[in-house]
Amino acid sequence: MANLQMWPKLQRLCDNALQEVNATKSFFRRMVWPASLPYELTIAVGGWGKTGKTTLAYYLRDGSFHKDVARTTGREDFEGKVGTRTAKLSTYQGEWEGLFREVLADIRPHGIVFMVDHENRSSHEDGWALFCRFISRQGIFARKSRRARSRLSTVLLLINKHDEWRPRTRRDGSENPYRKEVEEMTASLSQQREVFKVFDVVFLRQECSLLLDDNVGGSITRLLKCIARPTSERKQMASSNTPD
Ligand SMILES: Nc1nc2c(ncn2[C@@H]2O[C@H](COP(=O)(O)OP(=O)(O)O)[C@@H](O)[C@H]2O)c(=O)[nH]1
Ligand SMILES: [Mg+2]
Repeated sequence: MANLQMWPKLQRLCDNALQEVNATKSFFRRMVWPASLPYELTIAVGGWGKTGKTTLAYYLRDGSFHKDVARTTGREDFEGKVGTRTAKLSTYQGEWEGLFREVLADIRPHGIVFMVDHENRSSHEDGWALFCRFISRQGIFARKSRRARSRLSTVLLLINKHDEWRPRTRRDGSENPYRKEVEEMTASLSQQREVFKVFDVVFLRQECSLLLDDNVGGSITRLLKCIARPTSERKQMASSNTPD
């Protein structure tokens, strides 16, 4: 009888002790192996045409806004400084499936930045839907690029050009129609983030203006911090997956 009464107590004691051991273990693990970025960092930048992909790549390479970037189509490769690391950056146009597959298989990105802006809403939605289909369990990403899949940790939805869509009123005093459009679009795109959970990919959402140099660094830092997180922490983030 006495034994039966002791049992729950003993179990509680063991649970507490285990918790303590785990906390101490993770503390020491952090001391010995602090979160760090992969040595050869690779990031793919996708999205519809004219959303600012090339401008972002130049910004990361040179640290400033390039006003007159030549119009580009297809894929471009850059070496850019991202935080303290030199990273391989590949931009690809969102409407081209083959290109996306090629970039994923080729550079096996740790992070993907998907850029949108205030114009061509339906194109962004199409591009994003295509992207999500690729990433889903049934998608090409899951079936064809296992090596790529194992490295991808974070997807950042970057809503660029907020200098255009954020002001409530336009210069002529009329209401800015883009503001509501972008808010609705972002909400609808974010709903599809569930597909990323399958591969423990974290979904981040940020707004920025490359032109005003506002929140570009901040957005990229968030992305890098997430890539640098230990796998166990990232898995936890991916399963809760509330965009910040
Ligand atoms: N207003 C505004 N224009 C921008 C911003 N970022 C890029 N652009 C412009 O958007 C256009 C398309 O940029 P680009 O980098 O060529 O887009 P890509 O086709 O996605 O590579 C260019 O004229 C850029 O100057 C921004 O933050 N605000
Ligand atoms: Mg371009």
